[in-house]
Amino acid sequence: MYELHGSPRSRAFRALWMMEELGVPYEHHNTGPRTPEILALNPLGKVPAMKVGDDVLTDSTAILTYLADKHGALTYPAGTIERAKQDAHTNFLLDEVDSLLWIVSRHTFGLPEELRVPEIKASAREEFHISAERLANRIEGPFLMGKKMTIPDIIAVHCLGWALVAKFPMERQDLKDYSKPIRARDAYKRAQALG
Ligand SMILES: N[C@@H](CCC(=O)N[C@@H](CS)C(=O)NCC(=O)O)C(=O)O
Repeated sequence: MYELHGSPRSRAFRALWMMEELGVPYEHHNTGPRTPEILALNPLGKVPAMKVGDDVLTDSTAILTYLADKHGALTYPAGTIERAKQDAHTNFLLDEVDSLLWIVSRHTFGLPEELRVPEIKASAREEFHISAERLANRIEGPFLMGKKMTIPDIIAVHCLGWALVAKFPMERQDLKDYSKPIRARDAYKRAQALG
């Protein structure tokens, strides 16, 4: 059985949601970042980490990709053109969306106070505005890649929820129209109920 470590209020949510989509059994441990428990699994001290037998997988996108490939769902097969396009969506989201949310979080509470640079946040928020426009333009609907839900939808909808909580600018109605029905999925709600 998979053993997922990390709070549903962190990027661990992506892996929990994925496992709910797949309907696979798993154990969830609300392990905090930088705790001795997580450091024993992931020397970076970051969540999520997932035990698979005697192995430990780290990084939410690596975990999503492993699960999708293993269970043959929410992904196009490796070596196909569709998979390359899917991976491009994933990398766009990590480079241009997740990273900006992370910068603002780090400079708000993640970093030790002496390392925080509050001025950086205005620029990251402005960049996010541009990224959100670009994301909206990429949605084929109802999912990013059209009719099939894939890994980048999990990352995108999680990031959009994070952005809402952190009060990032997001004027585009089509982003709300995209994420609302996805957040209404039973698997999403079951994962959310964990936290
Ligand atoms: N790219 C990694 C980022 C993991 C990450 O930074 N997780 C945060 C919580 S969402 C964390 O554990 N932060 C603690 C730290 O950076 O020390 C992933 O997607 O899993």
